[in-house]
Amino acid sequence: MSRPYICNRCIRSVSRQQHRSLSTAQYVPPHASIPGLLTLTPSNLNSYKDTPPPSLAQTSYASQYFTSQSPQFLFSTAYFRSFPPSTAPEITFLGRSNVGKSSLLNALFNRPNSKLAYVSKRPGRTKVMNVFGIGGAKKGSEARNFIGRGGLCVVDCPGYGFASREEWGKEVVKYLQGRKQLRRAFLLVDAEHGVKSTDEHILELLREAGTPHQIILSKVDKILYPRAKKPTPEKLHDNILRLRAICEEVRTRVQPTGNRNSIVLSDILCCSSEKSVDRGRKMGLDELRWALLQAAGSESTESGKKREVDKGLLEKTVGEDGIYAWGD
Ligand SMILES: Nc1nc2c(ncn2[C@@H]2O[C@H](COP(=O)(O)OP(=O)(O)OP(=O)(O)O)[C@@H](O)[C@H]2O)c(=O)[nH]1
Ligand SMILES: [Mg+2]
Repeated sequence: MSRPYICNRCIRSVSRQQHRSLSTAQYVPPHASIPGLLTLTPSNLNSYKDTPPPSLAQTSYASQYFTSQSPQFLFSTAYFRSFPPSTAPEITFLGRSNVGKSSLLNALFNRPNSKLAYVSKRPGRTKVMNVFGIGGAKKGSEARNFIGRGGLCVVDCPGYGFASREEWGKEVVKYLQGRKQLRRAFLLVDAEHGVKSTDEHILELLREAGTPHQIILSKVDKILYPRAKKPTPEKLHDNILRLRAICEEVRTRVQPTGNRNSIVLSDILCCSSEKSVDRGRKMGLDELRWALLQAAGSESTESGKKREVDKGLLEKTVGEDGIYAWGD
């Protein structure tokens, strides 16, 4: 019986016979076509189709933005009509109940212990829309709950599906259809369970409303690090390939169906709110932070410097009185 041979380029065992039968020039190790796959980087963790992966300078800028400023809880409301006028761009997290929306929001703001948003093992924990702001804060107590220019708001929504309620959904739908400040809805899909029919329904709704949206695969640690023990490089490689296959499968399910209004960004972000990679950084979080800044128009330049505010764009989006339109 031929003994296995560990190729030190691809760190995978191949049979000695198979290895000998190929000359060095011909031999393409199974992993060589995917350089650097054994370390998690923005480009091999996430699946970018429409935009280039952010550079290190850009993710560092995004990380700094979300971790060096204090997030503020602004308000909770069950009703779309209670959303106040605001000049700040908004981003929302949507998805089935228990998919990890509130956990992701805590991880986004780097608040794993002093939790901003309530998290629970039981589905249906978030019952109202909870709004948090960061950046653009003015000094002084009067302006405490005010998010000014350069800041953004994140809206954590109740989930749909199991243990959810119809009335919660109605108000979220009104928000998705009517809120002028909403720049992008991030739809979370559990990496283990994939796209469900309820997700397809929401995608259809977002397309019809012309609401920009993007998919986040949540809980990717369950695919990449399924056991408590760190996987071997070989296993991690296979798990990354599995994650890529999941991304492709998900992408085919979220493609627009020829609707001219559809605004789907087909880059898929892969995140974990639980599992950290190097130096305590949660998987995919800096890329998510970057995507939020891009959606809000507050991203840095390519070299990681703060971008000058585009006054023309502001005039177009903010309106004459400097305040966005109220709700609908
Ligand atoms: N393994 C793993 N578990 C996670 C992750 N994110 C969240 N969870 C767990 O999933 C469960 C649900 O998390 P939540 O953040 O409350 O989910 P949600 O989407 O806000 O749920 P609702 O508010 O009920 O709609 C909790 O037990 C979390 O600890 C993750 O990235 N990886
Ligand atoms: Mg929640």
